Amino acid sequence: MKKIKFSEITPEKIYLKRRDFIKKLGLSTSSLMVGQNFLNSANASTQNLELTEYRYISTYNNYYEFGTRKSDPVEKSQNFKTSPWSLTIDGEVEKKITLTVDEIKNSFPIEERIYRLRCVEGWSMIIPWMGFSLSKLLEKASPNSKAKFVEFTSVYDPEQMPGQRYPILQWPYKEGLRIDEAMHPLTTMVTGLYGKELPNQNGAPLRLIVPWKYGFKSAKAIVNIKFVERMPTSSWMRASPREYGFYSNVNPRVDHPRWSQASERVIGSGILSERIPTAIFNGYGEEVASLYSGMDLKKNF
Ligand SMILES: Nc1nc2c(c(=O)[nH]1)N[C@H]1C(S)=C(S)[C@@H](COP(=O)(O)O)O[C@H]1N2
Ligand SMILES: [Mo]
Repeated sequence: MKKIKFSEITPEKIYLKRRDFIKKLGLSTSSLMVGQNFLNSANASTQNLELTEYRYISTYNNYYEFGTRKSDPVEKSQNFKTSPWSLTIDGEVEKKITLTVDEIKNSFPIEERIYRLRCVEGWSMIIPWMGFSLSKLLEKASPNSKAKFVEFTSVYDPEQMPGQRYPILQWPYKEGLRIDEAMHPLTTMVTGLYGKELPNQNGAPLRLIVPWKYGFKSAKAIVNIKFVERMPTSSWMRASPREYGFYSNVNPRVDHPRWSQASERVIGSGILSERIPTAIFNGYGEEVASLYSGMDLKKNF
């Protein structure tokens, strides 16, 4: 048998071994897996696809606070301080709350959720995220009847984030969701990936994943969540309203003004990276299409 060098034991090998081990013991993996059935079926739509290797997930990143090159986040975020860290939920709420990351992690069971991340640039990865439904956290603040939208704000710290010293985007990075989108069980507060802590370059200590939307809707390093009455203006809408709309649902029939959205490159799938057709709502249409019934998705891009 070939000896495996320690350096060859990658996080995904450890992770797959552990899964195998759990299976051999005849234990249920349900503590790792999502609870509701339809979430499982959302996982099923991606489960026959290979997970993207950890080395790609953790080195090919978009995180403009650390620079605009794909390699900037991993190279420049390693000393970024993610502790102490707290998140405030305020705005149109009955009770404003501030929680530390540890309080958040200890309040909810952390589940594994395998979702495809589809970047608006035309590439995708299949990532085993660790997290829980954002709705669980939002409910704690009891939004009032004026709350119609949710605004997410990433951290502002130009001393630690070299990209924030340049007007690449409006800082801090802001994103937004309609309240029903934010409350949807697929919308995930992410605390880790591949069964480990979230790497800084992937948005530690807390980042969002909205699986049916383009990757930029999933803000990293979140410090504030605000319930608001009016549709928030995200950093990307402000930068280029013609190109980036509020909804930004993955849609192969609605092209970006400068390129087609009909297909995507699967990162890490061989030297040439296989191109596959892009699915409406990133493959999660069964779960989320009803949120948009009667809406013109070309106008509401
Ligand atoms: N704060 C912040 N969040 C961000 C970004 C960013 O530049 N700043 N980039 C977005 C984009 S364009 C994508 S595709 C995803 C990339 O996430 P990943 O690096 O974990 O794959 O993060 C999103 N979240
Ligand atoms: Mo992206």
